Amino acid sequence: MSFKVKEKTEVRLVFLGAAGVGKTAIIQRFLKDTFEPKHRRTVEELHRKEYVVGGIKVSINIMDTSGSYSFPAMRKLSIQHSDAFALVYAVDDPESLEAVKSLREEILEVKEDKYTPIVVIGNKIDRHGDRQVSSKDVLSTVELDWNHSFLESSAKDNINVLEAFKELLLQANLPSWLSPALCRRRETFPKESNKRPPMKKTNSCLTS
Ligand SMILES: Nc1nc2c(ncn2[C@@H]2O[C@H](COP(=O)(O)OP(=O)(O)O)[C@@H](O)[C@H]2O)c(=O)[nH]1
Ligand SMILES: [Mg+2]
Repeated sequence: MSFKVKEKTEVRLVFLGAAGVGKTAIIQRFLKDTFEPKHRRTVEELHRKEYVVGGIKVSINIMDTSGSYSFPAMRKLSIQHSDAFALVYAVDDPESLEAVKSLREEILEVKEDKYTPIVVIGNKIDRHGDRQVSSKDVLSTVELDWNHSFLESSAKDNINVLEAFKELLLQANLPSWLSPALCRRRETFPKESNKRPPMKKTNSCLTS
């Protein structure tokens, strides 16, 4: 009898955070590589993206939430049924960081302190002059005190959006093609280089 560990092929991610921090913008940048400067209120949207990697079909379900949280029961349900969480704040809005703190408490409560992959994302780093939250402080809280991952992004300038998804998927235990070694290999290519060699699907982290 062989004991083959079945790799997970479906994952559900949920994006939580105050309204206006850029949750929808990050998801749209990832899915469509677009950026919409106007804010349109999200109620709740589920996106699905599928990849075939090494003959295996992998599905990523991404839940985009409103941030206004007038439906706490709905939020609890989506927390219960998710594998990994992106908690988003904006670096120009200290209150949105407070929202991240209480959302994290809520997640841990719903998940009853079971291991829960959480990635904290400080978005809008392109707004240099308007920054009000220091990355050093958040880094130490998130990585040392909470033991979650932390990164800063700009959906507008496409900084760290792909990395945020990679981190979420890694933590949610998607198949080995997303292993850190493969991802790191991809990251070593200079960002703007035209000389980048064509990638084989099996070498890619998240190209569709
Ligand atoms: N400068 C800047 N603006 C952003 C960024 N991400 C989102 N926005 C803007 O912030 C507003 C709210 O974004 P949205 O994605 O709708 O926020 P959500 O409510 O969290 O989904 C919109 O006007 C976006 O264009 C970013 O990285 N940089
Ligand atoms: Mg939105």
